[in-house]
Amino acid sequence: MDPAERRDCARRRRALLRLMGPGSLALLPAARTVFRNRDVAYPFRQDSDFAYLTGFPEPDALAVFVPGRREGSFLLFCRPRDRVQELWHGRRIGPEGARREYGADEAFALSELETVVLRLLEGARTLYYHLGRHEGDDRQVLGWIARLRERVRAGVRPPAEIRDLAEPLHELRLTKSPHEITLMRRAARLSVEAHRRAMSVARPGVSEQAVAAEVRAVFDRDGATEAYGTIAGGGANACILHYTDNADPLRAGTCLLLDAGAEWRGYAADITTTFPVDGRFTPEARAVYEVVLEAQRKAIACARVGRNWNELHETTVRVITAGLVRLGILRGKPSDLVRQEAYRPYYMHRSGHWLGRDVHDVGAYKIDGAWRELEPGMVLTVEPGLYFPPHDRRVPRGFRGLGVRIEDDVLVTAAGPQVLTAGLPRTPAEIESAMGAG
Ligand SMILES: [Mn+2]
Repeated sequence: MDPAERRDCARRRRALLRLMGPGSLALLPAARTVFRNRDVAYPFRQDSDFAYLTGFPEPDALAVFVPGRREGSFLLFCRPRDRVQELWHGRRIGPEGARREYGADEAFALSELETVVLRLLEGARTLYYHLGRHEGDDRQVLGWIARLRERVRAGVRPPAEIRDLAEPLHELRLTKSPHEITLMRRAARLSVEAHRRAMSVARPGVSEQAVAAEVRAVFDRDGATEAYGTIAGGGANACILHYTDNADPLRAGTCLLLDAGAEWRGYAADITTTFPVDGRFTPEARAVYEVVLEAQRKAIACARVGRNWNELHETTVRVITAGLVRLGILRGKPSDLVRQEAYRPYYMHRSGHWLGRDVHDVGAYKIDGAWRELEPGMVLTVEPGLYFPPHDRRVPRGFRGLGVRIEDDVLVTAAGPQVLTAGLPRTPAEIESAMGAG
């Protein structure tokens, strides 16, 4: 295990144990192997919470955290070493490796799970667990509680309450450490490179999937993966927000909307570029692009310590509504139109989301009903867009079928917003020159 990651995991466990408090216990299962067909599994990806706290990369494991336990607070259950299994399916870390390499205070083979966990649960008043995330895990955990209840007459006390592990844990995950930011910068840099590569191969006649394949090749070569399914939408496909068919050829006179990001060592980047396939914006595409770019830049400027999360969205809404009036698509006073949400048919999503291990990362957006204030170490995306469906008769013909989204990843620092995904051509002039037609 990477020493920096190991130190960070230990720090995160200490922080979680502090938040949990005495008399509590947390159960956190690893992700399971998911089968694609018969005995063929999907590529395994560790559960983000489990990876965050343990760094342990195998399926079929369970971590237990017990604040203040004399023999140690971090217990790990995992698959035992097995010569035959390892010959067929690959190396296993085993309990001894879990202690030595991953800092577990105690580690056991899975066969000991029930006995040890029942004993630990007996002494806990509060159980922290992700109830409702995975049915199989729920059944197992609730089964343990039921087993303890059967023994109440023997003086056994099951935990009195079950609390959502997400509450303490996802607050921790929202603020990134310097080590996490290093990993996110790497994911961002790789994603910038992939978008540059896409711009260099996209031209009329090339297919959406060929562009997506170039993006993946950049990630694969570096040992990264896609943080989510790449969206390569040419022409009107750009108006489908989660388009992943990527099956059409690119056509001259249209734009490609490319939403793609790398996952590096468990951390995601998330970038969207929109650029003309033949290297030249049409006047309509350019006009729409400039509105979205202004909205994005002004929203990024709001990503400052002490500002609230919703200010970014409100900023994009104001700029986009004024832009829609300028383009002749909406009529009226911009402030009225904002109040009436007249922009909604063309800008139907929010301005962004938290970013981290998960592309739509964890962490509350509101606290006690109020939008939360930004703090140093938070990472978020800023991604306004405008989409004009091909058959919308309220829209002047030249705009129909245009979809533009511009997305970057921003780190909030005491010194102001820092764009992690900087380095892409962003203005129409920069894009046209990068596409070789400028
Ligand atoms: Mn995004």
